Formats: sequence, structure tokens, C-alpha cells
Amino acid sequence: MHFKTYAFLAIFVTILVTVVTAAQISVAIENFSFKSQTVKIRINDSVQWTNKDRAGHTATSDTGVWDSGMLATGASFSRTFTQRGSFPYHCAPHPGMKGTVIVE
Ligand SMILES: [Cu+2]
Repeated sequence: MHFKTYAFLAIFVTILVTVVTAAQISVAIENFSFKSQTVKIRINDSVQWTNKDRAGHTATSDTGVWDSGMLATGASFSRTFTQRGSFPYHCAPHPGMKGTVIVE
């Protein structure tokens, strides 16, 4: 096969593998805490927070990387993590609620 064909195939397979293996991790907001409090994910995975409390909550990055805004009961917020690192977050109205997303 021609080199260009190989290059195209390599890119295609890389994209396919990324799409197929990217996972979505669910974090419940329940009883004024994030469950699980710490999640370990891979690059390109997403985390979806769902508020299961009657009170409103947020998932707000400690360092300003993201902010879900206020989530009412049953509301969800999803974010895809494209960089490695440890991302601590909290709930804006309840600063005692803390969590961490670790991207490996
Ligand atoms: Cu809260």
C-alpha cells in the first residue's frame, strides 16, 4: 500500500480507538457529598455529575477549569478531560463538599 494510505489508516484507527475507549464516569451528588469522592479516569474520558439531592449543588473546579453552575434535582453536567492531572473541585454553596478527578 501507498504510504499515504498507511498514514490515513493510522489516523483513522487512532481516532476510532479514542472514540471507542473513551468512557463516561458517573458521579452522584447525594446526601451533600460526591460519590465517588475521587475518580480516576483516562485522558478523553468524561465525568457526568448528577444531582440526586433535593438541594441544589454545583461541581466547581477549585482552579477555575470548569463550573457546572447550579444543578437542580435530577440535573446533570458532563465534562470531558483532555489533559492529565489532578483536578480538585467543590460545591459552590457548600464548600465542605469536595471531590477530585484524577486524569491518568
Ligand atoms: Cu452542594
